[in-house]
Amino acid sequence: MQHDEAEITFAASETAQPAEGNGAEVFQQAILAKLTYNVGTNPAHATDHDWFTATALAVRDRVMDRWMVSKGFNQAGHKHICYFSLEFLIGQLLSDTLNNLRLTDCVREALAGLGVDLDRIRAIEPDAALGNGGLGRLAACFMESMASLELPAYGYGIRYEHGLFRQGLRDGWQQELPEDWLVRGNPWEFERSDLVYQVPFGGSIEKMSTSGGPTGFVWRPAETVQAAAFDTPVVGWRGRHVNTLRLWSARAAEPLRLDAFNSGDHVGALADRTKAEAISRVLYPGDETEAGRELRLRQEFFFTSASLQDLLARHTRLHGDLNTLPDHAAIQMNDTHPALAVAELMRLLIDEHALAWDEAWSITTRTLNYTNHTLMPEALERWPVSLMERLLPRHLQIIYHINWLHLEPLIRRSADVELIKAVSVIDESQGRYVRMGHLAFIGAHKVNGVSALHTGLMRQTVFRDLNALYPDRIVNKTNGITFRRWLHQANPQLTHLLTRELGEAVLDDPGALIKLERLADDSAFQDCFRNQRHASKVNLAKIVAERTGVQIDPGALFDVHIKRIHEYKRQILNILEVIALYDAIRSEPERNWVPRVKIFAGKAAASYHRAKLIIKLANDVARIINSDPAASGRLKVVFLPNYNVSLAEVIIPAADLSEQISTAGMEASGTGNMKLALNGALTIGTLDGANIEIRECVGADNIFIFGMTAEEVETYRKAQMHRDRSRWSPRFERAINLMTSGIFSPDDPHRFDTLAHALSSDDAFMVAADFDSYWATQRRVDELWQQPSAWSRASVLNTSRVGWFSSDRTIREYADEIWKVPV
Ligand code: TH1
Repeated sequence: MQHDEAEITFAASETAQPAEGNGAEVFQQAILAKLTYNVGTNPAHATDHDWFTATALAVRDRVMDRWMVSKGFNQAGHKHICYFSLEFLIGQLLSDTLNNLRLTDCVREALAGLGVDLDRIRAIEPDAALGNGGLGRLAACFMESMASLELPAYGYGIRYEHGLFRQGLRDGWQQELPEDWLVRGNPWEFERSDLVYQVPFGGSIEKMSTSGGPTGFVWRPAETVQAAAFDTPVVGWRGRHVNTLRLWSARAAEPLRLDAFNSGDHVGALADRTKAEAISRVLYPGDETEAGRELRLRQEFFFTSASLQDLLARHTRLHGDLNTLPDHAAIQMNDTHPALAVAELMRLLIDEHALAWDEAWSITTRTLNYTNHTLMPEALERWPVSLMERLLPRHLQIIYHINWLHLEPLIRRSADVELIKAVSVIDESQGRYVRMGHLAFIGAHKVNGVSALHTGLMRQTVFRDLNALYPDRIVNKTNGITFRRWLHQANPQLTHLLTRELGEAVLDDPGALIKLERLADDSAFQDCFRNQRHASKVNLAKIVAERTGVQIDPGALFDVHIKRIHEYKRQILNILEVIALYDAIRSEPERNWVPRVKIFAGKAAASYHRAKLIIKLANDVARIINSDPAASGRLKVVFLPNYNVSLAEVIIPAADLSEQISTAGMEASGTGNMKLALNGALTIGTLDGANIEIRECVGADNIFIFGMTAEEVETYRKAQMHRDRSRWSPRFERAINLMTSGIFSPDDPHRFDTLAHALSSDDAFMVAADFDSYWATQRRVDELWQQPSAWSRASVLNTSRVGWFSSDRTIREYADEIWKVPV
């Protein structure tokens, strides 16, 4: 949405301006002023961290006027988006902000004049790791795209004091270390001390009026927690628009019990505060399976309630009538974590704002939308009715009524009991649970999946019956990534080459990448392309050496598997192929093997023992192979610890091969696959998630597809073939035997028996079934690598043909079809 200055109510000129101009000298003065007056030091004593803070503050000043203007615009009656997400995996902000403001060179020069290196100080910034993986990173990409498209938007989430744990490796085992990104202060955020909401919990409900129905009750909560707002500006491309990410921090509502404190009960006086504040203490390190229990539910309600209260307060202030809410706001629920919004918005409208049920339901269902990110049964959120009753009694009552109104027409027409059970919000098959996916579905205007395959599977499986009742509700919105971070900023070498060949316009329009196609066969261009990639590989090799002590050759094929460690993502398939390859190299040392470096990175949920054992396996295999002269110059294996956004930014530009090898039907979309293809890596992958759409874009000749399709996986499973060991190929059998032989774990030969046992008794992720096809496809990769020009051609075509995966495209689709806002 383009907006001109004239319609802006809060004009920039009314606000204080920072020093005029953006020249390096002006910046130098600004940074020095911040160093003195905000950080409280001087150049002679400043540490790198002091310089980082001073620079960030000086850069932040350049955002403020635009932020104020954008806020005025956002509140001038335009419909705005509220993106509700328990996770925002942001990473560092300095480079992003500088890049979007086009100030990188200017600030580099300013700092150089002060004897400070920009690259050194930007490395100091801690990652804002307020997310586990793809879901949280998607939220961060969407925030950036919405700002870049000048779409009025707020992100709402939790200001965790501790983000995702830092991963250490001790003797190859994952260690979870606390993460404390806030200890040295956060220069980007603003605490809004006047913006505090009360979030109630527990207690009981009382009937107030004699009229029947769900209204006329009051909730008498036992406890209240305060939600305090912290705002971070989200700067769009070229700084044209700045949105707000509003994160809530939990505080005790009760004042400190001074009487108890003074009478010596120091711990007791603080106990309630500690409990309340625990809500925003840590991010749950649960990627899909590992949900915490009561605290997790408290987190979900806490941020959902505070965000809705904030939204209603804003709407009431600006527009008065709550019936017009859907005309001015669209809420996107990122997975079911904010699904309590369905019940909480109803509660606020009927209990606090005295609306009638039907009126409130119409507002609710026209405002809310829901994105589903997984169909894995263990990841579908359900809360025990008993817990909900204790923590949120009024919400449970509202949910029951929603469910009644939803089921009643079916009961009236004597629908099949099985159908009623299947679509009920309450799951009564074993104990009683609230199905959050069902609640979100029923309360939403639109429900979307995140890739074509995933959306199709939503319609056929988990939401089949709900889809039949509400046939137009499910839509597809294939994920995307922001090119500003994942190309321009992470890969300046490639970006430089692209702007040289295609002009600056390619920075504004990802569609312009397609013009690169004509250079795919141009050998001079291929040389430039390879040189640029080589520089990124040298850079990664240096980091690998620093962090793992392993020397890798930048001339080798860099084969990269980076993502959360999970059985369905099948890191073990890759490791078993490594073992088989090592075995083959040892038996035929004289063969002309393609030199490869296998690079793994990723975290396992702390309580996911099998995933942690897979990390240990990768490290054990790496240790043996890397020290074997027979493998030298042919095969190296590295596990880079503490995978995060910043590390991804270094690995991705250096990757030749992108491993996207999940069991078909299990990875809803993937987004790392897009980042790697954009940066010129070829994909080896299954027909899963967005891999399918990547193949459509890059062409089947420029991607390595292997393995069973989602449909074949289903058939295979139904026939129980995944339990049949006699189907194992000799090569697979041999790899398993080597894994359990103790050659990789001489200190504990049986260490990996449980992994082998799992694969032989119930190979739920179809590792054995896909192994041979994977092996054969890896050998096709070897062949192509031996033809450098053909490889480079495919690589260039990948970069040029994946413009469609820009999150700008995804956001335009949401705006068009779900939010109904102009872009
Ligand atoms: C991921 C999906 O696994 C991935 O395929 C997808 O690209 C990404 O979301 C973005 O759409 C998910 N992450 C989580 C995290 C939690 C629960 C469910 C999912 S699905 C905590």
